[in-house]
Order: sequence, then C-alpha cells, then structure tokens
Amino acid sequence: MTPVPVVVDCDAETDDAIAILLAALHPGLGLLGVSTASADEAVAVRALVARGGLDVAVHPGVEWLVAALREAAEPVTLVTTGPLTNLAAALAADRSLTGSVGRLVVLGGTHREPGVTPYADRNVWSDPHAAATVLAAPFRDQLLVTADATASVALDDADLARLRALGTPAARAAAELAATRLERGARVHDPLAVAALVEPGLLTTLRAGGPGGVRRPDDVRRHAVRRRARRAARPGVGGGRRRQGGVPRSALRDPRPSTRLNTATNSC
Ligand SMILES: [Ca+2]
Repeated sequence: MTPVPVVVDCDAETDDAIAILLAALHPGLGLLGVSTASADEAVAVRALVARGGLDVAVHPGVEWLVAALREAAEPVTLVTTGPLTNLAAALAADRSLTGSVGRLVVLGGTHREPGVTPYADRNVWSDPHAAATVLAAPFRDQLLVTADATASVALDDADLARLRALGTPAARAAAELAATRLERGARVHDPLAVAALVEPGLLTTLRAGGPGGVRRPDDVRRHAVRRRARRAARPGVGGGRRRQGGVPRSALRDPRPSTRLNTATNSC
C-alpha cells in the first residue's frame, strides 16, 4: 500500500510529539514534514520527537507549509493539532491551496465536553479568527476530532504500561510523554487525529448540522444570543457588554462550514 502523504501542523505540547511519532512511523502514512507557528515551537517539537529516536524536520512559519502544499505531487492529508494560525495564514497567501489537500483533519472543537468555553477547545479558542477562516475554506473533506472524542479515550497507568512494553524507543518515549499528562486525566488529544487516518472505524463521525444534535454555527450563535439576553436581564449583570464565558464574541462568529464538514464525537 502506498503511504498516504501527510503534513502535520502543530504546536509544542507533549501530545503533538506523540502524534508526530505515530505519523512518522506508521507504515500507512508518509510524513512529508511538520510545521509550527513559531521558531521556538519548532525547536521544542523537534526535541520532544527526538526523545523517540527520530529526527524530524520541523519548519517554523507558514512559508514551508505553503510550498509543501503547492509542490505536492498528489493530494495531501493535512492534520492540524494546534491553533489554526498557520493554516489560516497559508490560505491568506494562497486560497487555492485547498485544492492540494485531499483531507483536512483538525484536532479542535467540542460539542458536549467542556473546553475552554462550551463550544471551543483550546486550539479553537487560541485563535478563533483562524479557525473561522479554515472552516469556511472550501476543503473537499474536513474532519473535526473534537474534545468529546479525545475525552472518551483518556489513558491510565495500565495503558502506559502496555505502551512501554512494546519496547521500542518511540513507544517508550510516547509513554513517558503521555505520563506527564496523567495529572490531567492523561488526555492525549493529538494522536487521535492521526489515528483517525489509519483506523477508519476508530471514530464515530457526525455530519455537522445533521441529525444527532450537532450544532451548526447558526445554532451556536442563536444559543449565544439567548444566553446574552438572559444575562442582560439579570439585575446587576453587565449583559451584552460582557464576554461570553470569557471568550471573545468573535469566537462565536463562525462562518458556515463546508457541507463536507464532519465531526467526530466519540471513539473506541
Ligand atoms: Ca497540540
């Protein structure tokens, strides 16, 4: 089987490194490269991945990402495991880049599992304008791997022991990196976005706005308006001038998603 060409755009958390180890080592995937928003993140990611015995090129800024997509000989699967800052900047430079992406998998969003806000995980919350730009772009196939999915597969000590028992440098490093997250319930979010590529049955997906209760952005906006109206009606509450749950209103101002937008809501 010809490996699927993959680009990972990430930030510099421990689970990004595990996702990259998986993308680099799985025989069904061909990792073309990794991009980050900043040089500091690139250095940090490379160091984290090196703990698994791999030397992976990590490119800061948007220039490499644009070139990699423009020059791809076949459609690329693009996985984002950080804020969507880089990808939005790439689209601003060249919106036709969507044609180079066969599939976009975004680790982001949430439906029922609380994120930073009821509707935004940290990746979306960190740069909501970028998220809005990306979700409005005409990618042919978009999948959001949401916090609902990653919360359902939090790891425990037994899981990490099984990972260590594989005995490879990458497996041991992944276990050690995941162990640093145990105090947070060992939610190892980012590898799930890569795992979705190699285990198609791993995630249950819902079409955005379709049956099953997935809220479309329009519904989210209406809900936010109702909440603001209720807050404004309460005595002593600042109402409409206050931020909604601490998030800028722009985070709720999502454009309509592509009709192909799918969203993973649970897994395993
Ligand atoms: Ca990340």
